[in-house]
Amino acid sequence: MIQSYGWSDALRHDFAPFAARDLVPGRITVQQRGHYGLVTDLGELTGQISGRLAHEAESGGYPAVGDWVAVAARPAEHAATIHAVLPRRTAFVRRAADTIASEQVVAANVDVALLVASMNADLNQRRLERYLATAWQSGAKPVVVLTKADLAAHPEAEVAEAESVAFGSPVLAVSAVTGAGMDALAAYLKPAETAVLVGSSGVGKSSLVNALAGEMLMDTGAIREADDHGRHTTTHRELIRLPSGALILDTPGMRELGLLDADDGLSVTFEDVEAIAESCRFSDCHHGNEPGCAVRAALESGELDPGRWKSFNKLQRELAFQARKEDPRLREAHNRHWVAIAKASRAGKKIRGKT
Ligand SMILES: Nc1nc2c(ncn2[C@@H]2O[C@H](COP(=O)(O)OP(=O)(O)OP(=O)(O)O)[C@@H](O)[C@H]2O)c(=O)[nH]1
Ligand SMILES: [Mg+2]
Ligand SMILES: [Zn+2]
Repeated sequence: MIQSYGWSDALRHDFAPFAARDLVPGRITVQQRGHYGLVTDLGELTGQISGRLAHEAESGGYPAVGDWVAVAARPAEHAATIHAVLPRRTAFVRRAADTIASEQVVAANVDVALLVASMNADLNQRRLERYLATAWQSGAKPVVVLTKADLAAHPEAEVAEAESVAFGSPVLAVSAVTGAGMDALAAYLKPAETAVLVGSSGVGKSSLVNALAGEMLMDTGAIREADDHGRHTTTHRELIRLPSGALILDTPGMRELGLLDADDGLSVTFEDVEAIAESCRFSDCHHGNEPGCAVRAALESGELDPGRWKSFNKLQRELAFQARKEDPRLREAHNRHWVAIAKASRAGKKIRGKT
């Protein structure tokens, strides 16, 4: 049973200390208000986390859908107590844009991140960039999926638009209604591998699951006619095993993803911007009034799109914020800087410098 959910020799190795405690391995398939759905070799069980794990989770976070866990099973009751979470291979993480503490693992141990956008609305390249950066940082391979190709007058144009920010990640045009492009999508979903669907509400994530499964496993909901927004039909995350043997995780629609130390993800998605910045005359160029600034030149010549430059900066500010959060010394330096600015402004002076 767990074999078909991706159980491997590497996991068996990680699990050894728990096997010695008479615990059994399971994978979380559903998460709903404190209850977890699990697959184990003893069948499907409903899990709750142990008191000790709940205590640890307050700082380290709760188990997420896709996690492999060690459980004490009570198969007669179809129940289990979750005692530990095995190390994650990959984690697709979301951070609320304006809060400090809340980091949420959307999906654990995913191989492929399907970044879903709909062709019935204008493609938001900035949002796609953010999704791509988050996907690169998660360790999963991103695939951009443009849905509702049946509604687009020029699907090729939309694919080209997405490709221009996707940096070599595949971009697929699909329709759950006509079936167009569904074979190409299915080719990215391998048996015992896990894919996660992420994207705004109403873009057709659950419809893709149903089309791939060949049956109505997930509820789908009509979008609002007034503004094309979805109605948040899917309300929980669920890992589903497709007839092909591939695993796919459906999620509720979300507007934005935050970033978590995405340095790696960032440079992959913004290779072109970084390449331009590297050719500035001064290596510590702030791209302001410095002579020989390649960024300013590229913006003036149109080589660099101003929107793209803006979102690069926004991401960098978020990363700096994250870094300060994690490194007390950086945080102190930052605070000292602001204290100095506050003092200087009270004294009617100006102070130069960057945080
Ligand atoms: N024309 C067309 N409509 C589609 C297609 N895929 C989905 N839809 C419609 O789009 C609407 C939203 O689809 P869902 O699958 O519920 O969207 P979702 O992304 O799961 O939305 P949330 O669960 O709210 O996050 C439904 O009315 C679907 O019938 C498609 O390929 N073509
Ligand atoms: Mg849905
Ligand atoms: Zn510069």
